[in-house]
Amino acid sequence: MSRTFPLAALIALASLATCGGPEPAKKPVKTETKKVEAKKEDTKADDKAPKPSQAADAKAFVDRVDGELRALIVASGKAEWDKNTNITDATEKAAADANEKLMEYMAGAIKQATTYNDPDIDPDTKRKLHLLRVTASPPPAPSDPDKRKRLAELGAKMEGIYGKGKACEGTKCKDLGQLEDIINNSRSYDELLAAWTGWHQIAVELRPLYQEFVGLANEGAKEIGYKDLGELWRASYDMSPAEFEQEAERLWTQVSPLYNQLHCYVRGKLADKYGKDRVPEAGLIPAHLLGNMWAQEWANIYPLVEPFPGAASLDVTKALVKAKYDEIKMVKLGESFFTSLGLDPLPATFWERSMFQKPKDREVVCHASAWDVELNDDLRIKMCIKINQEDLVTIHHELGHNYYYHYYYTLPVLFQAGAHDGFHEAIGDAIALSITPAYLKQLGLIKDVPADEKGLINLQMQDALEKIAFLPFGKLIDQWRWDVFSGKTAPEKYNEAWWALRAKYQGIAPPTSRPDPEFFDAGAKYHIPANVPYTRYFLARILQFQFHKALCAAAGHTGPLHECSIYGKTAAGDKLKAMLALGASKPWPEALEAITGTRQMDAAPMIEYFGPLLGWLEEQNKGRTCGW
Ligand code: X8Z
Ligand code: ZN
Repeated sequence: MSRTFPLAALIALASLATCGGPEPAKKPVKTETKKVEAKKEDTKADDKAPKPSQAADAKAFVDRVDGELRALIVASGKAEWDKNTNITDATEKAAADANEKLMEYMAGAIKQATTYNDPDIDPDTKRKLHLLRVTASPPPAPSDPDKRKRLAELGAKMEGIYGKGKACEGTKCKDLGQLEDIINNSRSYDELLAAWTGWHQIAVELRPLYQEFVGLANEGAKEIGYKDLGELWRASYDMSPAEFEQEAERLWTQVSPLYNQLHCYVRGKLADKYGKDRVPEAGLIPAHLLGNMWAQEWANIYPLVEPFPGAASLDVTKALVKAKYDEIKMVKLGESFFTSLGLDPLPATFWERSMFQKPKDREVVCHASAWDVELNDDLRIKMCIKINQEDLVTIHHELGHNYYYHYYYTLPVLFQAGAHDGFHEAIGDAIALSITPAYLKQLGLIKDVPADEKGLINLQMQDALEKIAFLPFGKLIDQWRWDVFSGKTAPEKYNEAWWALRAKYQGIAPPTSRPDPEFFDAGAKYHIPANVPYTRYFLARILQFQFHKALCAAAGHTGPLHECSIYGKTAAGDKLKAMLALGASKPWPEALEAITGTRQMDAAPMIEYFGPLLGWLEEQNKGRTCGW
């Protein structure tokens, strides 16, 4: 799979907090955009005279912004949809133009927002002002019009280069989907190496563009009071950027023992397959052997690491192919899960406007995404669906975004976002955790539910390769970007820093030497050229188990967490709907409390879910040297 975050979701203006973010600028900043000029405060008034309340002005300001922003977001969403589903010079230019206008408006609005700091301002208005100031998408633009134009151009161009990327030998070219077919399924070391190197080559031309992009976006971030773009990204979690950094670290400390056990076991199995000279004991795993172009999820190497060969396992891909599923039928299956919970059917326009297949006649961005282009329940997905288990899960993931849009589209635009961005990413995944063997049997996709301990461990291994393997990857992408944005990592060290983090967190290494400045391997991952923050996926991997546990409790489930499916349980659906409908209107701990009863992100439910596998892994790894 691949995928992205649609502009629509991206436009999901980040959530905010009353305490996060830098101090407001001391003086009102003159806005360039006439539309957002608020009534000037009487700054010449005697300091000792009581200041007139800003409450009414502030409210009028956010109300006006809401309408004006909506029009600009819709214009940009339309242009982005056109570009994403048909990459040409013209669509790239149109998208860049629309985003430039949106960025110009946002810059003015954010500066104006910082001038309202009266404690009398009502809570909703305060929250909107805060949300404006922590918006990550579009990136903050410098006020110099030439620089802003260039920033918008770079954004469109980088995503276009990634979308059109191909590895060619002579005149024979392979696109990402074809290269992924090799990486996901081949067991030939050299074939895997060729596909891996081929894809990573597409990023080489992105390096200078990315460097320029970083400079301009940082300039924009500084103008609105942040040290750099990374600090702005970290400001959108209802706590200070420094607190958020610690929070992500705390969660990583909670889950890293799970990852270390999985890594140890998988490394041993890969050494059996490819030899200890290629997969060294106590060393790093070569990144091209893990069944995924970015080594982020490893479910495709399940046959190499199956705990109990011959015992029950789940081959959903085979079942889907056998039952002659096509793209639409896969999406209908996803929708039917949501409607079984009592959520609404997708609108008719979803089926007319979505892109489910890779078109043969034009270039598109295949990375999956979910949209509400017109912000009026104009739901769509864009995906180059393959008939396999991975894409079935991705379809649920995307529909999770769509259902969030559906339940909050009547809110003011500034509240049309997840409680935080990790919530948005976790909804569909939480639902997909209910795709249990019992549920698949109910659908007639499999005949038997694995009933014994061996079958359970096999199943949990499949899940762990998807969920646990991802955790360090989810964490390190932004670790790299935060350092790039802050200047801690100089442009001459982009690749060195990238592989240092890949080694530190994931315990993996590039298959061949990848020196700077020749290579730019971070750029071969969609979210870097598309500038989509990534910590959201790390948070989502953990949150989805919290949601799952809470929804299972609402559904009356009493057995082990890994056996729960909420299919058909409207009590769970009611809880979910209530949280979705909040959008970003409240700080995220409130939304979390509404669904789970706790205000803290916590990996305990994930650890509980994988309890049986964890015990088994620890046994298996007893004779091995773990770590790297
Ligand atoms: O990008 C995505 C989604 C779209 S928001 C398909 N994901 C990340 C990725 O592909 O790298 C979902 C899992 C992580
Ligand atoms: Zn997503």
